[in-house]
Amino acid sequence: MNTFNSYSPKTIRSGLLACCALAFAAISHSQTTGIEVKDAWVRTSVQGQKATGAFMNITAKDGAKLVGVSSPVAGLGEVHEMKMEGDVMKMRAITALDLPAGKTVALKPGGFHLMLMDLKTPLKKDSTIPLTLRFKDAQGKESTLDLQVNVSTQAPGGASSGSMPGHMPSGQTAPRNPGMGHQH
Ligand SMILES: [Cu+2]
Repeated sequence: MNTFNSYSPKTIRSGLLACCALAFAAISHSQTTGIEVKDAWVRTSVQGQKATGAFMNITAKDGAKLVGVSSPVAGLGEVHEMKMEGDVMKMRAITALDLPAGKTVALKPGGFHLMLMDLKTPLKKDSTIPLTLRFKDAQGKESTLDLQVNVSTQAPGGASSGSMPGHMPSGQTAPRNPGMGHQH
């Protein structure tokens, strides 16, 4: 009887401790993988516009892959790459963007970017939207990072030099690529 009584609370207590430790590990995982996001912004969109781009600088201290993006304002998010093929700018979805250890990878207009498609609402300048990035570490373990991203017409600080035209929201200059799956 006595043995049972003193045993039982102990079991519960150690059970709770283990539980808290697990919860803490889950919450802090993004930090412990050492992924830093800076200068994030998403381009404004107008009524009826279906897609826009999100841009940022990402540094993964220990290396990682960016494998996905989602936001409640978009039905679908993709990681995209843009590059010149001949004299035509082509854009396509990629399954993973490599983030070499300690190297800052720039997602910017004319290069890698995040594509938010099937927009549910126009994105107004100076508002913010939630954005969730999905990463995989070297062991293939997934983690997510939740961001609040400013909606803007240009990169923070106006530092848009070096960016290439051709990824404007209306995108008349973008190629008509049948494999793109969305309009630009
Ligand atoms: Cu795109």
